Amino acid sequence: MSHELMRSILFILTGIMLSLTALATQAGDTPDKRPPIKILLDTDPGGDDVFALLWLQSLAKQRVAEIVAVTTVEGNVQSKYTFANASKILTLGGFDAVEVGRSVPLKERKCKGAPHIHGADGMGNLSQTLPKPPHNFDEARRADDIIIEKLKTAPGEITLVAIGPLTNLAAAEEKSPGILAKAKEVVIMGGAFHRRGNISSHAEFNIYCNPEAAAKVFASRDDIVVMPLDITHQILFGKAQANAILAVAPQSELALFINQLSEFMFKTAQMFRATDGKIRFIVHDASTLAYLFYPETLQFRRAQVRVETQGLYSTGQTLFDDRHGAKTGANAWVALDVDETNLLAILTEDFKALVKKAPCRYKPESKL
Ligand SMILES: [Ca+2]
Repeated sequence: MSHELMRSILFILTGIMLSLTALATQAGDTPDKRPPIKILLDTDPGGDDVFALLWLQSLAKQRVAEIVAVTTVEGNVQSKYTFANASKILTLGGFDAVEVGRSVPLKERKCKGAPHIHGADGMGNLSQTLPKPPHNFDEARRADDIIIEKLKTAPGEITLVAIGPLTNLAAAEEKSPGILAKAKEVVIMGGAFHRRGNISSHAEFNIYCNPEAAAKVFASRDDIVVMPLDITHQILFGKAQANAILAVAPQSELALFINQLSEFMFKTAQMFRATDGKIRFIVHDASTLAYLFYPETLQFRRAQVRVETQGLYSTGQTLFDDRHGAKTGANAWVALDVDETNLLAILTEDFKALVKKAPCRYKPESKL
């Protein structure tokens, strides 16, 4: 074989190998090709719950999240309202086919809810402006039954995101011991560690409303991911963000709703001195999704979290040992620092993407 011929063959073979390598890279498991994160959201809407639910829908439309189900819990408002609100918000974003579960009934009502913050209906008294909910409360399955069924069907695959009192999760664990360990992860918004509470001096609302349930959830596994007030109080949604979202789709029913709900929440935040005088709204619950999809915005502490269930003045307080000594029995990762500037910018961009894609049912004569 001549030298020239050898060179030609080698050249052709090299070309074929490079092409094959390029094809393999395209078909391979690059980050963009990974399957969406399957999420079961447990929620008590709630203004900031609405923001989490909308953000989740944007992520699902971007095919990075899959909404397995939404279970509702009594919390900010009573269970019929949290159910109807979740149903309406899913419909608004075009996800009315998602199953909505109803709250496990409370054995005794431990807190009065937060209609003073979120409005009597839990959504800034705007729920009557939204489409009739397609899901029926009386016919809906109980939240604990849905959680048990979904986690048993796909063990290790579903991430439980809980952004209300932990009543439903604890009820599922009680009914089917070990079930919460079958979740891929359990991510909760709750607690306050290095800062004051928001329902009492020491307690955060979600934990305070059912501290026994919270204690049960923290005992269920050793890797609960916690988004406490320490970081959520830095995530302040303001007029600039609301206006930027409205600007991309001024005729969108969803964009108008986000704008109007934000206005309501700005007022109650001011009234209850929650935002240090800033005209903003704390989007606590959205932080759970930041952890799952934009983890670079958060920093965590490994800790053993305990919940005060017996306190005379401190019921619902969450604690961990901050002293420098050897520790055993860690059960959680607690977020203690957040890049709020980037997180808010990301959330705003994802909301813009959602309002561009959401069904537009806005009728000016009936809404203004
Ligand atoms: Ca909530």
